[in-house]
Amino acid sequence: MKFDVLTLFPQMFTPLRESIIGRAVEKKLIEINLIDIRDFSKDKHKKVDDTPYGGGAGMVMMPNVVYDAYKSVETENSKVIYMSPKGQTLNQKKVKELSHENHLIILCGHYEGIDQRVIDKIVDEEISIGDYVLTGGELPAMVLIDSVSRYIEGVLKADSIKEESFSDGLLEYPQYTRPELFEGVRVPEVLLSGNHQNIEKWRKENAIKVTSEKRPDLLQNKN
Ligand code: 4FM
Repeated sequence: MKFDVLTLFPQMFTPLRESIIGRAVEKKLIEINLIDIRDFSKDKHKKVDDTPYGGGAGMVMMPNVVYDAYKSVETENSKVIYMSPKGQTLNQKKVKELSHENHLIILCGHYEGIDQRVIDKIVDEEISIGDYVLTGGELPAMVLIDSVSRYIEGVLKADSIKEESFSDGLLEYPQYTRPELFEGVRVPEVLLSGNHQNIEKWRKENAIKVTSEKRPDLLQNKN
């Protein structure tokens, strides 16, 4: 999977060098290419935004600069995603779908917005990470890259994704590790029993219990 990220703030993406995603990049299981939109400004002052027609506060990102940045990375099979609160809310089903793409181009806006003409011209899908307003699309782009990359072969340990599909759409059962006794509280006996059939049953029951207590809405529309 190749991610091309169009942004005015490529340095915001340094967290992706850490941990599981960082390792996936090193192993070339995924590629994350950061494109600084400002590099495509033809203005001598590297201007990328201007005041909105019709008046109002803030600045709007200019269409030609965004378009040229896009043109520098687009391919036959690329899909362009614009991170925006106007988009469809991201969920695990959408994450899984996107993991089957070969090349995602993620457009991050900043300031008050991007000129609507270039959005209409290049964007295939508008996606939101939730109903709240951020200062830009960079954090949402990182959320998308992280969640999609988990489905790429080799990024997680082999069992992790299989276990997840087993508990499809449910919340995780509780986990425990050493010590057996912590502040007077014991680890559930069945997990120490070595009886894997009973352990599976306990985990399934508890996944359902946790889900119905904390997020009953997830039991309604299971994907
Ligand atoms: C997006 C600010 C575009 C400025 C934003 C521009 C968001 C979200 C979000 C803020 N994106 N899910 N929620 N973006 O708030 O995806 Cl130009």
